[in-house]
Amino acid sequence: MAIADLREWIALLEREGELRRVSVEVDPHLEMTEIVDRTVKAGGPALLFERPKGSAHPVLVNQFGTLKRTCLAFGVSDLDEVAAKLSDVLEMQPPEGLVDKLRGLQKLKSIADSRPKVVKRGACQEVVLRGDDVDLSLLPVQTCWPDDAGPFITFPAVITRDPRNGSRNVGMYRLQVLSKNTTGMHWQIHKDGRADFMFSEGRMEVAVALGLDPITAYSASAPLPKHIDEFMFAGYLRGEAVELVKGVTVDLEVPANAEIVLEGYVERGDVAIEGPFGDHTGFYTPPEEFPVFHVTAMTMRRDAVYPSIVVGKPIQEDAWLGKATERIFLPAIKASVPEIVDYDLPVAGTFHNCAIVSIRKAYPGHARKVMHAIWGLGLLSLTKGVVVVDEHVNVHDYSEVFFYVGANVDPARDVVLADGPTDHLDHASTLPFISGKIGIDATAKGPEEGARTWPPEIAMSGEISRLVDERWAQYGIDL
Ligand SMILES: Cc1cc2nc3c(=O)[nH]c(=O)nc-3n(C[C@H](O)[C@H](O)[C@H](O)COP(=O)(O)O)c2cc1C
Ligand SMILES: [Mn+2]
Repeated sequence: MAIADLREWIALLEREGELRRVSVEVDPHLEMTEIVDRTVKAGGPALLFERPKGSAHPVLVNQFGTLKRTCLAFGVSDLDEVAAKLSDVLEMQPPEGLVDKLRGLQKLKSIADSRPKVVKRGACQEVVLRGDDVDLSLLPVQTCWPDDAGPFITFPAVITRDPRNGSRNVGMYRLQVLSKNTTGMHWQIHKDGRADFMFSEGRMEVAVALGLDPITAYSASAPLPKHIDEFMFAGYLRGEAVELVKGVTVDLEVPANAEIVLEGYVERGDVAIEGPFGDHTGFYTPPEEFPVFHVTAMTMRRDAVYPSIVVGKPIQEDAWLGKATERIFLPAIKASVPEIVDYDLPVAGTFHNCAIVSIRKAYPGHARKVMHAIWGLGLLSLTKGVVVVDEHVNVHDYSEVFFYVGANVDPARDVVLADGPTDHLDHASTLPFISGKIGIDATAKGPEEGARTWPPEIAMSGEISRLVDERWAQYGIDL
């Protein structure tokens, strides 16, 4: 059974000893961040702040803050199990024989069952505040870092529809609280929510869900192709459809299980300065104009719990959402670039600065082909640096990768400089949105690639290795 909602998730975390209730009053203005920062960096528990200063709503933070909790959220012991579920679908072959056909049907059925289901009533509408009653200051919104422009809602699922074809998008875009009923809408230039907005004329309705079951919450951060509904993806990963209810003031559906929902609209030409905000890059992003989100209704569960996340210098909680994405999307990446064996996005690279990719190298120039494939693939296209290694190299072992970068690279021959789009938040590029790219080919090179005779790598023979295994106890060496 999938985790039904945020409350069931909190209960599960508590049963597993993965949650700490903080019962003293804590200020969401800076103090909470310092507590969370220390807790995340120490691999500590999820935190439920029961008495945030100035609000009646408890705050849940650090729900994804370790690999163990991230696995718990997905109901697996290894994130590659989630990936396997996806590769199951991506690698479907024409069935052979009856058993295969039945298995195929089962898979198709589980896709069909993933479609979000619209239900009549949802707990997220137990309390309804409209018009003048809307008051964002009721929520314990964190001001995370000292130079932040104000409080920011950091863990939202922002729901829009493409005005051209009605397809839904769900994205995690932070919302700076600007007044009791307006926020900024920080969808960056490469994101699907912004594309929906650019395709619309005049007003576009928006709904924001806060406080979801962990897989649905995660799905808002997943870099899916635009036409794929994140709630469908969440349903597939959960093994159970996401239930939606109609908004009370907008023609959009929202997760029935949400703790809090903000309904409203954005309008062309209606912008405000957003930021600065201490971002996941480890730097403050400068003030910039973004659309204003006008909140027409705020609906809630009774005793709603408010979810938050702190981003900043790595490592922070979002590292684990990123790791989940790295693992879950490997099968999709392999589906278009099958020679890729594995990849790693180092947390210190804040996900768009560096990718390490191992490949089954088959021809001269192959590593370069893969670099360009990465630079052409969804949001991975924003990656500034790509390191390519041979298939036997463990991309998650940075020391091993560095060994091959040092040993196998002639910088005059094996470094590719290119350019292309860069992350909206990249401050190092000369121009916004465009930067140089560096590719490092750390694979073994052949003569066709201009290399001299490539020496064999040192390894002990299997025979001697087995002999030493067998005799180890006799040597009397404790290791
Ligand atoms: C905690 C967190 C905060 C994020 N904040 C933003 C943000 O403010 N703006 C943005 O464009 N992307 C932000 N992202 C990244 C997007 O959620 C991510 O790129 C996602 O793919 C967007 O959905 P889309 O692909 O449907 O546009 C954030 C991600 C996380 C995990
Ligand atoms: Mn999307």
